[in-house]
Amino acid sequence: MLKKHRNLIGFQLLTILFALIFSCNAPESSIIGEIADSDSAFIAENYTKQEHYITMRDGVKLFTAVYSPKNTSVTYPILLKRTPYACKPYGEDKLPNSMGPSSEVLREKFIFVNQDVRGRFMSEGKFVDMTPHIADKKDDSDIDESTDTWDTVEFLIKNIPNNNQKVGIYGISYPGFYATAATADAHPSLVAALPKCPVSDWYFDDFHHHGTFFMPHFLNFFQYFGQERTELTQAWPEPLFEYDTKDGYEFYMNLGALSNVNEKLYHNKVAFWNDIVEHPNYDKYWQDRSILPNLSNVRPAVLVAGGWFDAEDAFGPLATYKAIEKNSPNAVNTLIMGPWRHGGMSRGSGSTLGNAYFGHSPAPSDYYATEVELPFFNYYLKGKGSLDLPEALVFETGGNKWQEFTEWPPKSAEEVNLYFDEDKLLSHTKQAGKISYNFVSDPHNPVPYTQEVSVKMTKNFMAEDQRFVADRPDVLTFTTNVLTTDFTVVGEILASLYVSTTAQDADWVVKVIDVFPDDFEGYEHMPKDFEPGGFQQLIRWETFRGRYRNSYQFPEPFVPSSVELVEFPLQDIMHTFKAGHKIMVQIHSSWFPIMDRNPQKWVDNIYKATDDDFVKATHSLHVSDAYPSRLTFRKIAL
Ligand code: PG9
Repeated sequence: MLKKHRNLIGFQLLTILFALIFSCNAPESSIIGEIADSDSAFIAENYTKQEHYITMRDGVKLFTAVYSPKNTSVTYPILLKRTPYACKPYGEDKLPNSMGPSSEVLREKFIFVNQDVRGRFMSEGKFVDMTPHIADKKDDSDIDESTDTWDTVEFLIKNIPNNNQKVGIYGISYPGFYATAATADAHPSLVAALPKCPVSDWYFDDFHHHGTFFMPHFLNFFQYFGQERTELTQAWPEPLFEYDTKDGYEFYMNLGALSNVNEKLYHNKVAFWNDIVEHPNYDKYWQDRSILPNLSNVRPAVLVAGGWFDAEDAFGPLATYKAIEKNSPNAVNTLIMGPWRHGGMSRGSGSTLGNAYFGHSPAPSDYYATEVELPFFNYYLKGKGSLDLPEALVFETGGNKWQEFTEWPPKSAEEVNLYFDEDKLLSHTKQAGKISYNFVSDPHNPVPYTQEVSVKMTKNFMAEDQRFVADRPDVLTFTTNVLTTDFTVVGEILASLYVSTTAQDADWVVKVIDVFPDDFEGYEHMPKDFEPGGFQQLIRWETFRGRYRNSYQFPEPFVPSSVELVEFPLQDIMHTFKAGHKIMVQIHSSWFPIMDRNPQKWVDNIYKATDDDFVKATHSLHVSDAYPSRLTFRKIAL
């Protein structure tokens, strides 16, 4: 790997020179990853465009734009992206400013194909969110994203001039779901798939976290995306509402209960919102929309890419990779997890996220683009070059190094418990005495999730300094002593909380934080007014709605003041808490406005609760031999 770095640095220096000469105003991005200005010149010089309507087996026609290299002396593989987000610009005389998964892939030259999925923008048919996969198809009326992709590939390889009969599919986020869905019962010419930050199961991705609802993330986006199309269109709809403040905390406190959304914001114009309201539990509606159980007999080579700090779809890539490992053990299935926000492997350098720093020589996104993504497509689609990717290529935050594993998560990891102890210590020993940490949870004064002023879900909160809530009486903060050696953890973290409430329901938020030494002098990119000493960097968090502690499908109220176990996983990480640092855990029962509030009084469906249903309650975290509340980490030695 080191040898490649040397070549890469040389290439980087040349590229920086190129970028400085040709486009000094290169957008904030990795020098190598996105040279947007020169991409458009390259596209205009090297590609022609055709538009097609491809007929699916049930007669529905899908709009498909094809960009082919002008040089026809060689054949090219096809790189397909299927998207619900439009294939702009429309018109055979209009070319985009960028194309394909990266500048590097664009310059390598492929036939790029973008398709509006069924029911979106210029494609015919009815759009269904997260199209349920039909495992046993009876006839041509049984269609799903697997069949639409099969029919599309069949048309392309038979009708697009100069293709080499090999097809790859890729996409970020929702397009990442379509890439994953294509691998089930794939067309034989579909030989490579790259789901990046893919949606996999919307009861655990994006706007749902173990029964809690992530309001700003959903309500801001679906006011556009969720509106029913009345005819084929090239335009996004107008917004359904305006924000009367820039402060999300104020905006969502004024909104009140979720039962006010249609009256105040959506006016019944978003059918998917009405579905969400009717399906608060993990019922058949959501189970049918998970692609994960259908990833058996996967034939294409799959590279799954995800970001440790992906606020939208951190669950999707890990779940997709693990589902293929489990259901298609013979598949070529590789995982890469980097220190990226949502889509960050192809948007920006990946060197920083807010005040957090992950290194720059090479920047994580540059390394990914040149050493992972381009070689993957060249190898499987052109038979060009070598590919020596490990089973799992994982960025170790804290140590800021790429690590290779033959399996993910590594089975060799040792389980280590950190118990919530007296004096709010986190310790390896189980608590001897009997302690209850009590706090009043007030839905009219919820714990803020960020210091930023924003009505949307911010991009940097996943690595944000947590000192701003440390003094709140409704935030339980536990800390280890200063670490004397590095503590490297991999995979999921299991939270086991023995809790009670004076009411009948409670949410639990667990945050794992890396506390830097008081004499830490900071990273170069940190703002001058930021105090680096004692930086409390958020590493991983999770939110859990207590009613689902025994079942996501059948919620249960708490019996007031009776102690029950609430146990749930925090999504995978790979992080080293360096010697001299401390591990901190914060526990609380609200996180606003990123997460909707729990009335805490029992209501069958929180989406239908009224403002009067929201009551204060006293929640308790119990610690004793009988109630060994703890976090379980998976520790490895590097
Ligand atoms: N996963 C992202 C998203 C989907 C739906 C709502 C909000 C965000 C995305 O596709 O970008």
